[in-house]
Amino acid sequence: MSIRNNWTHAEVAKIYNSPLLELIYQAQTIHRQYNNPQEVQVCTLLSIKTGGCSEDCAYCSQSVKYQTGVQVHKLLDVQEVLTKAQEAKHAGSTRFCMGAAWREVRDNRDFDRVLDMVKGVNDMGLEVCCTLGMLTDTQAEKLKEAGLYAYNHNLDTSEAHYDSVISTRKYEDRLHTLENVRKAGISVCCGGIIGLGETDQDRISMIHTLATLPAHPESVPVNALVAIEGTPLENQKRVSVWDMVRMIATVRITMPQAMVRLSAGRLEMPTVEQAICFLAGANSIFAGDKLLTTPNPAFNDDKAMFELLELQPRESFKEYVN
Ligand code: SAM
Ligand code: DTB
Ligand code: SF4
Repeated sequence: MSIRNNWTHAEVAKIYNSPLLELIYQAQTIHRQYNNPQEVQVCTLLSIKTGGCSEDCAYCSQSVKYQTGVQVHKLLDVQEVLTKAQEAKHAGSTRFCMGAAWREVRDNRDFDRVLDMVKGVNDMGLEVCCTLGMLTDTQAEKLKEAGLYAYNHNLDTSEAHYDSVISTRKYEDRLHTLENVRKAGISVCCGGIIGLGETDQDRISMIHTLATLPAHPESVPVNALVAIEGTPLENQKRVSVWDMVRMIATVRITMPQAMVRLSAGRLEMPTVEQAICFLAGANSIFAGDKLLTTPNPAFNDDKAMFELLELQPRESFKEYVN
């Protein structure tokens, strides 16, 4: 099967609604054509600026609008970040992703400091990724010049459901930043969250939007909502593994070459559930005991999982097989 950007909504819906075992089989078959199914990319996240964000994303612990108990912290020093990156490298990560609780990047000394962090992490031979909110085209170019490999900017949900989750920005703003990232020649990391009260139609629409972008994102994170006390979504029910599997498999089938990241939500997933996600085509995880503000499985648990499932960490800067 060739790479397609002209999926119709109905085609995506048909895949998403296939009988589960058939869906997993199709996804694994396609996964094997494009990727090494034993290989899983290991990424590490670091929150470089925490809390105090002016946006009102209903799922987020870092918005100023909600009382979540997250400790606000100004932008970290470059040296502190480089030490963390070195630790991540020693622990076997090949991608280091720095997240800031910003609505958008501003052209100030903080941005200059982030550029220094990007240079330093890139010099270590790690794939550097940032997620800093909205970017202009010149900011994207500056990040590229500093050595940024990838930029994470999630669509989060469908365009139709967006307004019930976030009121302080528009879907188009997200798409516009993604265009700026693409134009600057930076690898695009873009996915979403399930468990926000969306319908299956919303999930299908989000995948359809991603799979019909002019070029597919190189990586697609699939997050299960981590319900945060104090946010409007604090009482949302945990999503079932089968919902994660449907999402992952549909993303894998429609965007065969993408790294599909089993992102937030792994802490509550037993190894057997994670194994089914890998079978459905997931081939990337965040490792380390913390995501941005919430806990993640312990290093040793992930190590044991890799040994049990005989998975290999993927090398950095690896080009696509095809
Ligand atoms: N402020 C920047 C932005 O929103 O683009 C970057 C950081 S933001 C925390 C990065 C992504 O983390 C969000 O787009 C969302 O998809 C994910 N995320 C945040 N809180 C989450 C939660 N409680 N559960 C699952 N995913 C979450
Ligand atoms: C993504 O899609 N998931 C990561 C990363 N990109 C930045 C963030 C998950 C955050 C989970 C909630 C928290 O730890 O605050
Ligand atoms: Fe701010 Fe990002 Fe959290 Fe939204 S998801 S409140 S933009 S840190």
